[in-house]
This record gives sequence, C-alpha cells and structure tokens, in this order.
Amino acid sequence: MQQTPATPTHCPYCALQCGMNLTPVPEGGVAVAERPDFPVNRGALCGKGRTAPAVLSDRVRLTSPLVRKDGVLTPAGWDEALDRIAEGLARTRADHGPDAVGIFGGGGLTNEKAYALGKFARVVLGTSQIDYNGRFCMSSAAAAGGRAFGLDRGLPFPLEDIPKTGCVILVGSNLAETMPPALRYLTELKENGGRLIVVDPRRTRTAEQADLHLAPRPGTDLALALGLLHLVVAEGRTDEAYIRERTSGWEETRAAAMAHWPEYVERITGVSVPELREAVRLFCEPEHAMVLTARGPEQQAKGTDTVGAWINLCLATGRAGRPLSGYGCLTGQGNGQGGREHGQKADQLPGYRKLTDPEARRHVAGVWGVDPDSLPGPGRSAYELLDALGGDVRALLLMGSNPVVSAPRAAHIEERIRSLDFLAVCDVVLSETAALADVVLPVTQWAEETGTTTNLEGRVLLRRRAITPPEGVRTDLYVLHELAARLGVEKGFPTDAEEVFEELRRASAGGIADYSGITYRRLAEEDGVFWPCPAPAGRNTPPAHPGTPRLFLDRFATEDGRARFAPVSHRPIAEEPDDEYPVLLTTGRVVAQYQSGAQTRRVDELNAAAPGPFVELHPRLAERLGAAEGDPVAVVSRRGRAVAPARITTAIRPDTVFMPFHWPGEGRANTLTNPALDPTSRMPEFKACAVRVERLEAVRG
Ligand SMILES: Nc1nc2c(c(=O)[nH]1)N[C@H]1C(S)=C(S)[C@@H](COP(=O)(O)OP(=O)(O)OC[C@H]3O[C@@H](n4cnc5c(=O)[nH]c(N)nc54)[C@H](O)[C@@H]3O)O[C@H]1N2
Ligand SMILES: Nc1nc2c(c(=O)[nH]1)N[C@H]1C(S)=C(S)[C@@H](COP(=O)(O)OP(=O)(O)OC[C@H]3O[C@@H](n4cnc5c(=O)[nH]c(N)nc54)[C@H](O)[C@@H]3O)O[C@H]1N2
Ligand code: SF4
Ligand SMILES: [Mo]
Repeated sequence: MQQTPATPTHCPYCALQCGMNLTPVPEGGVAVAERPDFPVNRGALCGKGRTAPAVLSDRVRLTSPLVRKDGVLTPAGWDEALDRIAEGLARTRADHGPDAVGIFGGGGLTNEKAYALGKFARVVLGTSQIDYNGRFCMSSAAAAGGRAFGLDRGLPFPLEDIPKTGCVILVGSNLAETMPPALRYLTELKENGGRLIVVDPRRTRTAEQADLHLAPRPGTDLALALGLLHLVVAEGRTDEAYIRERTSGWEETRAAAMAHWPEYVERITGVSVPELREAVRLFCEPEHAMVLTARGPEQQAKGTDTVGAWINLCLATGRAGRPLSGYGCLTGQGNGQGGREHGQKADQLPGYRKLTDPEARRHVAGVWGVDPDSLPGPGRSAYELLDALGGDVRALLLMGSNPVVSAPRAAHIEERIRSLDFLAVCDVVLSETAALADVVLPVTQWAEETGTTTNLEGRVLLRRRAITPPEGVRTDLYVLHELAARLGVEKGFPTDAEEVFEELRRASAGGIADYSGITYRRLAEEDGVFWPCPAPAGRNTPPAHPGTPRLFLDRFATEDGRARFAPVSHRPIAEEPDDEYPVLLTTGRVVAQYQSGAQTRRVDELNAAAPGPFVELHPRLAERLGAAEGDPVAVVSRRGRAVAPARITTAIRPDTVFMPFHWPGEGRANTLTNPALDPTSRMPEFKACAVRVERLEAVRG
C-alpha cells in the first residue's frame, strides 16, 4: 500500500501552536504524529492536541446546517440556512439601523477569518458593533504593552531565549497545565542555573517548579509589583543609565512606588517582606531577567495598570529591549495574537491600526475599495456588546466563541442572548450558545482547511488542510462570501484563504503588525515568520525581510523611541469580600479541558481525565463549612449560585476558592464572576470576586 505523506501543520487549540504531522486514516479523520523539527514544541504535544482528531468525528460534530422551525433546530440545506441569516440580518438593519446588527468573533479564528469578519462588519453590514472574546483574554496586556512600548506583541522574543536568561518572574500563568510543552523552557532555565519565581495564589503544578513561589491574595499583583519596585529603588538596584537613555516618565513612577512600603504591600498582598526582598534579589542579581504575565494579573478590573506595574519593574532595572531580557505576555488562544491584529476588535483596522486614525481609515478603505467615510467608528467591547443584546443590538452573528459558558455573569448574558430577535452561530459543534440560535452553520476544522495563525511569539504559521471535510460542512470564509453576496456585496470576500491573505498583506502594509513581506510560500518553507515583516521596497525582488524575532533592541516603537513608565497606584478589587460574601473566588483552567469545553468535553479521553467542575478550597475553610472531600458545595455571589464537589487542598490560600470555568449548567463558574471592566482594556474581572461558600445540605435545609 502506498504511504500517504504526512501534512505538517499546527494544533487547533492554544497559542503555543505546537507543530504536528497529520495523516489521513482509512476510517476517516486523521492520525496525529510528532513533528520534531518544529522548534516551538520539538515534537511534544499535550493531551488536547493529541486527541484533537476525536472532534472530527461525525459522532460529536455538526454535519448539516440547522434552522429553527416551530421552536426546534432542524437540519436544513445550505441555501435555506444562508437565506435565513441574510434575511434576519437585513431585516434588523432595515428596522433598527446598521448598529442593531452585532458580530462576535474569536481568538481561535485564523488571521484570514478574523480579517474577513472585520471587513464583513464594516463593509457589508456597516455596523460598528463588532468585538471578540480576546477582550476576555489578553486585552489588558495588549493595552499595557502598547502604552509602554508603542507596540503590542505577546512575547518580544522567541521562547528559545527563556532558558538563556538569568531569572524569570512568571505572574499568574499555570503553564504546566495551560501550555505543557512550554514547561521545558523553564526546566532548561533552571538546568542552566537560572531562577524561576512564580506568582500565583495557588501552589500550582507550575508553582511547584519555582525557586520562589509568591502567593498573593487574588487581585493584588499591582501592589506586589509596586512593592518590588520600591525595594529596587531603596536597595539602589535601578539602572540609571538605561532609565535616562531609553525611558520616559520615571520620576512620577518612582514617586508612586516610594509610597508603597514593603510592610504596606505585605498587608495588602499577604506576601511577606522577606519574600519580597528575596524576589528582588533573585530578579536583580543576574545580568538578564524577564517578566512574563498571563491571565492571573491581566483578568482584573485594573489589569492594564497591573501589567504596567510589572513592566515598570523591567524598565527600572534595565530589563526590556535588551538581549535575553524583557517583558512578555503569554497569549492564550490558537490565534490570540493574530486575532487581535486584523480588525475583529471594536476599535481596530487590519495591521493593528486604529479605527479612529484618519490615515489608517484611508489606507484600509483604499484596499477595500470603499469611501473612508463609509467605515463606522469604534463599537462596544465584548462584555458591553453582549450586555446590549436584545436592547440596542437585536441580531447577532457569532463565530468562534461560546459566551453562554465563558462570559462573565453568564446567566445574565445567556438571558440577553435569548432575548435577541435573531441569532446565527457558525461552529464545529452544537455549543451551548449554538443551541440557542435561530440558524447554526457547521464549519470545517483545523485539519480540513488552510489558514494562518500567529502564535504567542508573534510567529506567523501556516496551518494546512490534511483531509477533505465531510459533505455538508463549509468553511467560515465560504459563509462570509455567501452572506456578503446575499446582502449585495458580490466581490471582496474570496473563499480561498491564500487570496484573503494576499489582501491582508496589503491592508497590513505599513501598519504596526505588518505582514506584507509574508507569503504562503515562505510559510511553507520556514518555521514561521515573525512580524513585523514588511515587503521589500522596489520591484526587482530584493532580498526578503527576515522577519523580526526580537523587538526593541535598538529602540522602542514609541514616537521618541523611549519606553514609557506607567505611574500607577494600588487600588482594591472591584468587589471586596464583606460579611455576607467573605471569601474570594478566582477562576482558571485544568490541563485536560479547553475553554468553554465545547470541543474538549466531546473527547472521551479528556473527559475521563477531567470529568467535571470542582471547587478548590483550603482545609481550614472546609473545616469551617464542615465539608469533606467530594461533598457538593454551593458557591454564591451577588450574581448567582453554582454547585460543584469540594476539592480540599493546602495548595490554595485559606481566604480564596478556585473554580475552573470549562463547564455549563450547575457548576458553571461564570454564573458567579463579576463583569467589572478595566477602564482601558474593557477586560472583565474573572480573577477575583466576593463569594460565600456553603455546604449543600445546609442550603437545602
Ligand atoms: N488546558 C488548557 N490550556 C489552555 C486553555 C484552556 O482552557 N485549557 N486556554 C488557553 C487560553 S485562551 C489561555 S488565555 C491560556 C491561559 O493560561 P493561564 O493564564 O496559565 O491560565 P489560568 O488558569 O486562567 O490562570 C493562570 C493562573 O492564574 C492564577 N491566578 C488567579 N488569580 C490570580 C491573581 O489575582 N494573580 C495572579 N498572579 N494569579 C492569579 C490561577 O490560580 C491560575 O493558576 O491558556 C491557554 N491554554
Ligand atoms: N471564569 C472565567 N471565564 C473565562 C476565563 C477565565 O479565566 N475565567 N478566560 C477567558 C478567556 S482567556 C477566553 S479566551 C474565553 C474563551 O471562551 P470562548 O470564547 O467561549 O472560547 P471557546 O470555548 O474556545 O469557544 C470557541 C467556540 O468556537 C468553536 N470553534 C473553534 N474553532 C472554530 C472556527 O474555526 N470557526 C468557528 N466558526 N468556530 C470555531 C468551538 O467549537 C467553540 O464552540 O473564556 C474567557 N472566560
Ligand atoms: S500545548 Fe497547546 S498547542 Fe500544544 S498540543 Fe497542547 S493545546 Fe495544542
Ligand atoms: Mo484566553
């Protein structure tokens, strides 16, 4: 029998975008094999990536459009389903104006899809009401990075630099569970004599690897970083020449830090003064050091300032824009980085351009062949958009998110979604949100389509089609093409991903995230290309731009080339515990489930490993409640009540409980969470709210 050659591609899930080889199997679907030559993961895969083919099975996926008839979702043909959507969107627009039609996208969508979705909103619908789930993810780091450096890219250096630095402070990342193959970089760091500090209210699998684990009270990272900066100044560890030559705004920031005495910071965070001093010593002694943040410090109503405070620490010690030193954010979703660059965000045009910038509007409108004045202005952020459903926004097209499970204050958002005049969802499975739709369109999955993603390093990658999708399933690009045509726009929405990418190149040219020098051909030959990668000027094929693995080595991307300090001060979380709600709830992930679980809850092996929600609590708290391991406990916040079995562990602070957010129904963590938003990034406070915990018998009396 002839061997089918394997197709090298990338995982459908997280931002590491591990390389893998796919081979079609006779019974349908693909087999996943190692791809040791791809540098990011060198063959290693986590259980989610390994089992991703299970979601290709007809047993769990959608294979026909569904249209609601007499209240029931019923299989229908593609034309009927597309007609219904076009009608639903057009009627709403006619009755209530273009801004009554909303679009909600996702950071898992490829660059091509995200680009086409943003263009569809502005050109076909003329609506300003588009945003995406990246607001729930790393928007605070993006805002802080943009403010400090003039450019936001997850990591400003490749992962391979991490083992060569002297110290890493990992703030609110549980890498060992959320990007398991990346743990290797931290292990190698330690093997090389480097130090690891982990900041997490829980002693996670990642924290267990640390030389020093700081366990602050949730929502107090801002104070913690200021306390460290205070000590840096007090101990004379600032890099004065660097501050003078490469930064601006130090005096104000220095003054703010000096107001945060270590004893004061200890009272706020629960991290002791000796621990603070030890952290400063480990961070400052080596020649190079890095700070990496993830959702812990970012998913806070002050996430932008919090990340700003960690960046301040890097700047004051001369640890940014130098080899083997810097600040980076570990982005989350498969295309968390690219998804935030090409226009599905409320205030954004492709190439990381601003929708309010007249020059950006002129450039992109030129590529799109429309009048710049016809482009709407910025719309609402994700939570605000979801909150407006059924009010100002009456019809919604949703692609690549499952907000019934993943949005904060989810019961309220579910009710808003139910109150829509019209909802259309494109998905690969019947998610909890798709189940509420008027029309559901079944779309192709990673192994069945081509497209690009940009991983956490800013490395643009080519995902290749390895198998033919089932009859009855179409691509997201096909959906947008067909809807555009039905709404009167015949051109400009190709179904071929490479054609979309060619247009994206031109639209991004000259922007911050410049992809114009990147082609599918290059991506097929190289291990990805780091943006910015401008197209070479001139016509006689001059040498291609190599891409930019390392940013800021000569200058920052601000107007004066200097990084900007952020003069920030401690402030409390939006909802402090009180007598009625005395405990803090924080939320996050487990290794075997992904996000809202829409995909991974359909994989037997993963369900066996992580079958359902739980409430992690300290023995002291459990004792007070009279709860034993496995007992159902109720967690109650001002927004609702969730029930899940108790998991008792000393790995969490006694004043805090933790719930993963991967499940719907009774154990849905987001029934409880607080949608208080960061004023700049509009990121909700997923990581801290006030709750009361009750043993279930006590509740039911
Ligand atoms: N298995 C798995 N992997 C994933 C995902 C998944 O759903 N499942 N999702 C992907 C996506 S989209 C993302 S965004 C990433 C997220 O990756 P991570 O950021 O690593 O994931 P989280 O579990 O949300 O949060 C990390 C840690 O923050 C801690 N934390 C809670 N509150 C605070 C706080 O106030 N301060 C600090 N410093 N820490 C706090 C939590 O205890 C938790 O251990 O993972 C990606 N990878
Ligand atoms: N309490 C709490 N809540 C959180 C978080 C937290 O830490 N705590 N984290 C937040 C974060 S960081 C994130 S990123 C969000 C994520 O939460 P969601 O936005 O709900 O993300 P997913 O569950 O990945 O949903 C993606 C949906 O799109 C489908 N899908 C996948 N690929 C495609 C595609 O190519 N096309 C189409 N049309 N559909 C596709 C999937 O089947 C799934 O139904 O959750 C946020 N919610
Ligand atoms: S770490 Fe992320 S990219 Fe790698 S296999 Fe797991 S889910 Fe996929
Ligand atoms: Mo995320």
